[in-house]
Amino acid sequence: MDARTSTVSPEAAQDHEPSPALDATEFVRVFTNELQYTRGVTLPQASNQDKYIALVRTVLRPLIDRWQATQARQAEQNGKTVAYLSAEYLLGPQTGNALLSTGLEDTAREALSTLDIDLDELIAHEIEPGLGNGGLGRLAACFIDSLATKDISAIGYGIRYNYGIFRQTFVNGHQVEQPDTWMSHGTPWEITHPELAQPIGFAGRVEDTINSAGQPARKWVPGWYVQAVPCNYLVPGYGTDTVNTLRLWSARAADEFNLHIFNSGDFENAVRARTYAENISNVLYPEDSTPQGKELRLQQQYFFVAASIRDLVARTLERGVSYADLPQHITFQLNDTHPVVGIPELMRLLVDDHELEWDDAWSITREIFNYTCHTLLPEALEVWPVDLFGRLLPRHLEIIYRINEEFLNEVRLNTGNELLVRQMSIIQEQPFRAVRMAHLATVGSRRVNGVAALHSQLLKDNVLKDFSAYWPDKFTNVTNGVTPRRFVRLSNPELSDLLNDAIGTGWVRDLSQLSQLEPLADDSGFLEQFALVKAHNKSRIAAVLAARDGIELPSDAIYDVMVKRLHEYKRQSLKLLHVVSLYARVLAGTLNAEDIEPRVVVFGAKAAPGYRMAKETIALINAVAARINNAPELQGRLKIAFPANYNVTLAEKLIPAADLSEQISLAGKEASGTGNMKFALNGALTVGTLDGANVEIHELVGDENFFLFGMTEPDAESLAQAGYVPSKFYEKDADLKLAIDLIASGAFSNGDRSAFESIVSDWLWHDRFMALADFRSYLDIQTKVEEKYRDKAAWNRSAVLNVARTGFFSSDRSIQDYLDRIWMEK
Ligand code: GPW
Repeated sequence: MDARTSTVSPEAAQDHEPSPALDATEFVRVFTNELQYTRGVTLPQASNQDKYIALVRTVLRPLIDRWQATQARQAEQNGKTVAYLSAEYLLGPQTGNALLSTGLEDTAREALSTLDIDLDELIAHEIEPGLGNGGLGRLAACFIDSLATKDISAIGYGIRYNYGIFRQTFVNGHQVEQPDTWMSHGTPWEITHPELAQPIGFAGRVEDTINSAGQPARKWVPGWYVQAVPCNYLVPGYGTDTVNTLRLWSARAADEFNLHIFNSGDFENAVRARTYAENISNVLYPEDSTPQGKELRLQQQYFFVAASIRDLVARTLERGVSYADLPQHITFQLNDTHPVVGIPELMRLLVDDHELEWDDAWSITREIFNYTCHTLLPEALEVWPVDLFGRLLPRHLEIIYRINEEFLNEVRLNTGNELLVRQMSIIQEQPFRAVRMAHLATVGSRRVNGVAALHSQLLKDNVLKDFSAYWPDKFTNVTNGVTPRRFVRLSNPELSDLLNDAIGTGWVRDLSQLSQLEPLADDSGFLEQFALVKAHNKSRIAAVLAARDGIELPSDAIYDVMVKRLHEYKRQSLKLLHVVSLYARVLAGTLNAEDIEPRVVVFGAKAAPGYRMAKETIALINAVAARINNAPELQGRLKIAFPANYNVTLAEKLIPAADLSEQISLAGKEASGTGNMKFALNGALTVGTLDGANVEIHELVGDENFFLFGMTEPDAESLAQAGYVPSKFYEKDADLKLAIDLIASGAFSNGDRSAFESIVSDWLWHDRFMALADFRSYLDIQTKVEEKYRDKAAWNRSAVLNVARTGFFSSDRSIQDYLDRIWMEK
């Protein structure tokens, strides 16, 4: 397959910002037209919601033109389409990105101002679609942006949840979850086609039958159906004409499903049945990296994957492509194991519905799927109990059994090792019989990749080591990336202007051009401008947090930021121990408050609603903040801000303001991280362990421009082997003892010693992620941070070098690696 025939030619590629598709006069005309004829209001009658919708509909027009042209072009080229299958897309707000892609921002601002409307106010009106939990969902959103920008024929498939990730609130410092009503007023970004719904079956039974060639065959007779309604979102590329599609499926009750119940007069049960079916796409499960094994979750997975595969396979066959050639025209990229039920589903489609021979279907299937693994934590690997699986998808379980039997026979034949056969089985026997989705994914895929160099290596050495020994060539690495459009150009306009002046605008589509900044790291004039941008961004976030959360912050301090989902392995508690230890030492008189470099520590983190330790950590952070922020002893030198409901909208304001990026997971636990990349690209220095993509950031920016601390992965492994006793670290480190004792004393809980007892106990007796073992190293590196920050020129130089040397982390580069190593690899 030739990459040139499979992708749209980048004829529209440009080195300057996109030129607007409308002028201001035309913009005003279309906008007022939309107000009048789709909202039914005059300008004086229009609410902000009316104006927001009219704005979106105006911007959508040129995008829809491009979208239609893209579809025609891609169909005509008849190349390979990349289908990204992901249960999550954490898109963030859409308006700014659409204005950027159409080049309409200035036009819209000018046009609306003639109507006395403030563009920024309308942009702020948008509630972001939070259809993902964290890194995995945000990566999917970055990838579809890059696929479009790189003119690749691609489609994102997922679930159109009615309720995305919950809205976090704090009540007395404790997390309380509220439903996310992102589309309670509808959303103008979505183009829904109920008439194109397709039925998805569940449960029922499997029958013996005779196929059209007179051969014995198996046939699935589902017990019930739900309709999958496609909801399309436009995915505009930047600096190109390509607009791809994100197709999210919404569940609607199938009419035939409950018609007989209606007809029998049982109205109540008919309505209940309808509610049950529509429940499938109702809510995103808020567990991040800790699957819950709930039946509804498996329903969601099968629902969207079955609809997506049928959609793309049918459209490809309609173009005259033969079954055998499907792998030349389709590649399904599995975003972790959540869509892996697609493997038996494609087998069922080919063998049962299209009557292909098993072996032919299997070789097609194994050519079409590729699997990305995003974790190393054993508890994050999905397994489905076979009884649950067989009840919901009886035919798929049969297919999985046959795949497994043939695979294990082959392993037996090749190795004669019965232990290996059991270790590699797709079915686990203990502690309960279950389908191991990572094994199914690995057996059924052509390529398997990890998401950072270290992660891919550890996958091969640990999690999937038997498979990598068996199929060494199947495994590869694609280091994650982030889109420079959203996370630099849109979120940091001041830095973008500075970059445009210094090196031109080409970096937005080719982030490797940031290397041209390198010499400017020694240009004092440039460093000063760079520092002004950072100062501006600090004032901006201070204003946002004051308005949004009532948090008052100084803008001339180190902005030390740790934003990510709350997980023990990410070690928010280590950051907290650092802050508490500073305070404890001031109280104890071993540290002068005046010697503390003024610092604002910002946390942002949601905890899974059922994750007790994570929720207690949130309560402790809030309790420490309440005390420290008003402690006269600290003379205002230390502030903690913990704004509730950290999301993409807030990230876009916060990351550009950071001086220090906290990436402090225990080495060997964070697969990659992507926040780490966003911070470095915005000129924050990283304080980090050698974990995930930190390893590559450290290598690229250089040791002098990175605050490295803590154990390496092999160090942590040996400590675990030797028997880790956290209380020993507590006993031998006076500062650590002081900090933990202060928390245990009830200092942050009005004298109540029991309030944080489970956290304190966990530190002393368990500490699975070895925060105590890394405490001293972390404290020492934070002293180095303060020293360096006092030398403004040295700090700014390092910050500029971080920007200059991290162009590698564009998701455009990740997508190129997927093309070279996976999708177009021969
Ligand atoms: F457990 N990640 C995530 F691997 O955000 F499935 N949610 C998840 O459920 C999983 C992984 C899963 C994250 C990783 O923790 C992070 O290190 C990585 O940068 C990100 O996925 C994107 O690859």
